[in-house]
Amino acid sequence: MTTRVERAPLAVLGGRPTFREPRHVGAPNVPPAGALERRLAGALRRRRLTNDGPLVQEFEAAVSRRLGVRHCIATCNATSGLMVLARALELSGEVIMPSFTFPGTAHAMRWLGLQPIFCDVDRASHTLDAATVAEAIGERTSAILGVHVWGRPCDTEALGDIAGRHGVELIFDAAPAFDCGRHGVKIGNHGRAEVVSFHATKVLNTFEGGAILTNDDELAERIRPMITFGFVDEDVVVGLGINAKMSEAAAAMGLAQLEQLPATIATNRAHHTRYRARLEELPGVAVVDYPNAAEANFHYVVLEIEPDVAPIDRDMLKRVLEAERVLARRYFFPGCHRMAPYAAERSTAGELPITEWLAARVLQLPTGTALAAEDVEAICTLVSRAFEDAELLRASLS
Ligand code: T4K
Repeated sequence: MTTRVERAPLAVLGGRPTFREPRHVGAPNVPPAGALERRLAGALRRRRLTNDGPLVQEFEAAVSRRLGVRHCIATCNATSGLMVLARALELSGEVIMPSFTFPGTAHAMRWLGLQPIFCDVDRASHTLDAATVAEAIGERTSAILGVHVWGRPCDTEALGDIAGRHGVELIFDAAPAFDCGRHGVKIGNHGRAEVVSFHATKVLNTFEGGAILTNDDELAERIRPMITFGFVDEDVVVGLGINAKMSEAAAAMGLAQLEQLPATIATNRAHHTRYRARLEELPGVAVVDYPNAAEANFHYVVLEIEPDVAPIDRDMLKRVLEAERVLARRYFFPGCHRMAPYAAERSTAGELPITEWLAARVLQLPTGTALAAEDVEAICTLVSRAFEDAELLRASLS
């Protein structure tokens, strides 16, 4: 006779949560003790806190070197960077972009009075589908704005061809793609310019921050004064500018984190490998891969959950995990085209079937240096448990 060992129920069914403290998607990576403090002490001693201070200059130079890009203009965040870039390029009318992105991409353009036109994404890469972009280009199009979703680069060559043929600008929202690359060329070197984010939730953070990256000397020269009210000298303003500067404290954080970036990426990669090994065995689950490991930052663990195959759907799994204090996210649900103000506008270039498909299926799981390997194992065990208890969950929660 076999004895059945009773397992504690999942938290969503009344059991005790697995984690005492929440496990977040986007928990910040932090520098080793002292690395930030030492630099901050220098800034305080110098009493130089912002406005193109020495730490910002050092950070910009270090980023330029690392990415092999001629110009890095550090900003207070990526959204402002995108706005300044659009202004510097004198964009007008419509800007083609994916709907499957963070609303910041679209808002940055709309805030300037430009009209986002949302195109569909490619099923495999989750980035702009060049064929739908080609169809959406019209007389009012001034730019294509690709987004390197999950740090996986867009098809920069195909988009470059289309932009060239139609005489429109090609720029990239590279917010999640710091230190990633495509075919041996690092992010920062594609299109006319690219904008990365150094937000707290990114692979490298400056608390809040971003940077405009370009190899175009003339464009960089135009952008520099634009992030600081148009000033080129004490009382010389050469044009319309805004305040989009990075502070010394932010640059100190960035410098402190650059030192450990390879270790951070190695941790991300180990977590990703562990998640894949455990979760891809489950029916209806695919873990988004980074085909060229040497050019990825592995900063996102993204599941695609096929509702017709998996025993529970994405939203039920999210609920199960939340009860265990694993705060999975469903970026970029429901897609910008279904958010205000765009839902009420004619902002899509036709149907967006892949965007809708992805928005109903993707789920991001925690990763990064805040997470231990045992945490990853425990999260995988929870997902497996949820699949095993699917019938009970459906009966209790539907
Ligand atoms: N383009 C793209 C493609 C982007 O992904 C983003 C930003 C942008 C443009 C704009 O870049 P920035 O202008 O921000 O530089 C978060 C981030 O706030 C946002 O920067 C990021 N994308 C996006 C993907 O994620 P929310 O609205 O989900 O933030 P929130 O507050 O819900 O935080 C996410 C999770 O991270 C939470 O579960 C808690 C955790 N967290 C967050 C912060 C700030 C922490 O554990 N500690 C923290 O300090 O957008």
